Amino acid sequence: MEYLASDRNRSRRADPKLILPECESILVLALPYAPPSSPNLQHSSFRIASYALGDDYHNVIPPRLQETVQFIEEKVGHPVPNRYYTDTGPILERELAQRAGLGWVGKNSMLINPKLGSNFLLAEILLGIELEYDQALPTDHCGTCTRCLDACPTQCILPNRTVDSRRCISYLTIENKGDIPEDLRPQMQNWIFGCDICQQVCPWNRFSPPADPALKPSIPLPVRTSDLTLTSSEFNQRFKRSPIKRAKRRGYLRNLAVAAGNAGNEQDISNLKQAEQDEESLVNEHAKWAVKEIKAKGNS
Ligand code: B12
Ligand code: SF4
Ligand code: SF4
Repeated sequence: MEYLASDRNRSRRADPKLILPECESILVLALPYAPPSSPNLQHSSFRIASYALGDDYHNVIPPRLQETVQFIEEKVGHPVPNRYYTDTGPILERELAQRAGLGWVGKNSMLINPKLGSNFLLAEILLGIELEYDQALPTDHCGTCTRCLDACPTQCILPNRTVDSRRCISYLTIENKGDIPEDLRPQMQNWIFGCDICQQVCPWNRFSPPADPALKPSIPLPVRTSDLTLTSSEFNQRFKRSPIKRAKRRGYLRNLAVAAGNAGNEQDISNLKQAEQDEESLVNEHAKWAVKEIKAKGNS
């Protein structure tokens, strides 16, 4: 995630006019994904963040943003300078959403809407025209609640509403391309891509809306430890349209090995033994760790 901290991007995050000099307004949009607590969603013993169960939003959202720009240009009757993003650019999406009145930044650092909860993705269109502005939401509705802080398995939610990414399961399973630190592996529980815990426990997500049809779960579930033997082409085929391809086969197998080690089922050892011989040393090392864990659990 170094791109976020580069000098160039730090300035651009602070001033959208450095991205689009004509920028006068920013339109902030949200697209709901399936609430992680939906029945029939998490029947697998290995868990995947809910946003990643459907089509990749990096493919779903941009064409809709393009259509929105066209709609605006038709309305105003002339071309409008624009740039749009959804998790793809150096801007502070949650802060912008907060300022646009979409919700407040919760203690778990998610942008929470009082009616929709937080199970949605954000997108923004920088526009070279002035729109009528919405007011920022004046209230923080977290109150004295600390459910997300109490539930986070790695205790990575900091008191200033930010997250220590180095310990967040979402970072460890998606963005991190190398080894997962050994002390954090047991805390990853059965998450193999992302983590929804701090949203699952949030009372504001009790009434989350259903997913946008394009983000409805579509990848084959449940995930089994036999995935440890997936070839590259099988992996690519299976996750062609899913954000899971971001972890690449080696990251996915690494995560699955850790989750299998945490589950402690002896019947998984044969698949893990095969992964110990995988062409990727990252996969071998995590599979060896997992076998050791399972054996240790069996002896205790
Ligand atoms: C880096 C990143 C991560 C990192 C770090 C997360 C973090 N909390 O910072 C990791 C890999 C861990 C991560 C995980 C996840 N992410 Co992420 N991530 C990003 C990314 C690319 C940048 C975020 C960032 O800059 N973080 C650094 C901190 C400093 O910034 P920040 O949290 O935005 O904090 C600012 C505001 O919160 C603001 N602020 C804080 N308090 C207050 C109070 C007030 C009054 C105001 C005005 C402002 C304010 O000030 C902070 C500094 O400017 C954004 C996309 C983007 N470009 O913004 C997506 C994004 C934040 N991620 C998103 C999602 C969905 C997730 C996950 C749920 C995925 C998952 N299921 O595994 C988890 C959730 C973990 C969590 N509790 O945050 C969504 C969040 C949607 C939402 N409803 O909030 C985003 C917006 C992507 C998108 N386009 O939808 N993510
Ligand atoms: S996503 Fe998981 S690990 Fe990250 S802050 Fe939330 S509960 Fe903690
Ligand atoms: S769980 Fe509680 S403290 Fe955490 S974000 Fe939700 S309301 Fe706020």
